[in-house]
Amino acid sequence: MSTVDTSLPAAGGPALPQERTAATVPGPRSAELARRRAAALPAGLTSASQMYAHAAGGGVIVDVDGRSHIDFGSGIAVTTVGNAAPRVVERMTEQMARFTHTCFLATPYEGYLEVAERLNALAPGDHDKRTALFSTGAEAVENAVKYARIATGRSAVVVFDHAFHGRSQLTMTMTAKNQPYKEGFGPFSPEVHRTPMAYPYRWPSGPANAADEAFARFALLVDSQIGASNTAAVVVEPIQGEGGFIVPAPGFLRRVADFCTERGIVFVADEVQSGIARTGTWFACEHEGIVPDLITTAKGLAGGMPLAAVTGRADIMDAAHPGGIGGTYAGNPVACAAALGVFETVEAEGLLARATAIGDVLTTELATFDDPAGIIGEIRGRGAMIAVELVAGAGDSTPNPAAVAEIVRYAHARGLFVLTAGTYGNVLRFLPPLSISDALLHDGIGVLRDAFAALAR
Ligand code: PLZ
Repeated sequence: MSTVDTSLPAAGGPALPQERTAATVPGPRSAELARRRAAALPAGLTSASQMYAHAAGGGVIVDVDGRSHIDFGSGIAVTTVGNAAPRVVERMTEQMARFTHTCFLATPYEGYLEVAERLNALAPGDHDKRTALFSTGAEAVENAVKYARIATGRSAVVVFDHAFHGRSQLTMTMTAKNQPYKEGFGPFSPEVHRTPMAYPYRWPSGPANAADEAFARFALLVDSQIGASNTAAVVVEPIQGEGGFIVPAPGFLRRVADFCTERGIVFVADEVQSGIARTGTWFACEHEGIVPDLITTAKGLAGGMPLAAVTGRADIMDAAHPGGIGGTYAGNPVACAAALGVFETVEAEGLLARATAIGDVLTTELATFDDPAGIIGEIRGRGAMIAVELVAGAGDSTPNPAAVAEIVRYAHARGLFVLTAGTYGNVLRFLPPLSISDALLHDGIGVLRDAFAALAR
């Protein structure tokens, strides 16, 4: 506890001054930590930002040099209700004072049940549901596949182009992008098959054909190549996150889900990034009227604590034998307390509507940006999950990762933290915490507007 600068705020959360201080990053203290890092951490572990965090909350991250940055990343879609959100902190504090861990496999506790009950009630569909808790998104996805395999007695798993499902051996295999996720880390897991995503903006024969043609390719893969009788699960992100906030062509997900139902294939919606209020609904699949067999959640579920879930049909979830599923930390009590604080915050603060409103502001304002060269290929997403795909110019959709890198550099240097995404690294993605003020949201968008203007000069 020796190195915390006592001149900086002692606590985070919404009480932090909600301001942006534009100053060069990294400041001296962050630069000093970067030097220590180089000697202590492996080279391949990277960070998107050069600042080191001191406190965060509302819509800002305050760095160790006392500079305040607008947060358009939420720790990659995690602090949806805000960083150090009061109800989350309060419930965690109460839980931590009583016990921090017993292991649910050893001595169970009520908080786990409450989180499961809430997710069962919130997830789409009026069928009987069960929830099992884990610690990370990858772990939830991996366990969803285990449930699907044991319930169907089949082994094949179907995933899509541009997918991200995690970094464990199985979920890395399910992830589409080679660099940086897979290169050199093979061999990969067997029985993972990939098919095109109905990605309207880049569909070869045009967006209007994306749903039909992508579905035909998918159906061909399952029925003619793998065999439905060998297919345990289809796993899909209702909005692809790391892939660049790709919203599948309307109707595509429904057709895939219906196809799965007809063939007894478990349809898994990976809502690790899109779930828990992010898109203006509890789950992004609600926008398409889909009722998945299983849903994976993590990230936004527990306000920054490592908690993940598989929620779904009781008959599938009950198929695993006693002791077949678990983990030492899975459903940790402090993380469960945090999740209950998240549910409470979303409801008390009307955050579903807030996510929709933030998305409306972002899409409306982005559409007014001056873009003489036509590098804005597409603005897309839902709720507070909005992205801009940058291309070479009007009439040339060649990915433009250089422009993305330039805008990120510009924004970071002026106190706006933004993240990138996309198979080609050419997508800017915006994931503000829903606790951000309108003033900061507009200020952040203003920085982006200036960044695009600077690029055009
Ligand atoms: N499924 C849809 O978005 C995690 C990855 C960050 P974990 N996305 C952020 C990185 O580069 O590792 C993610 C996701 C979807 C699964 C995961 C995996 O979640 O909690 O990171 O394991």
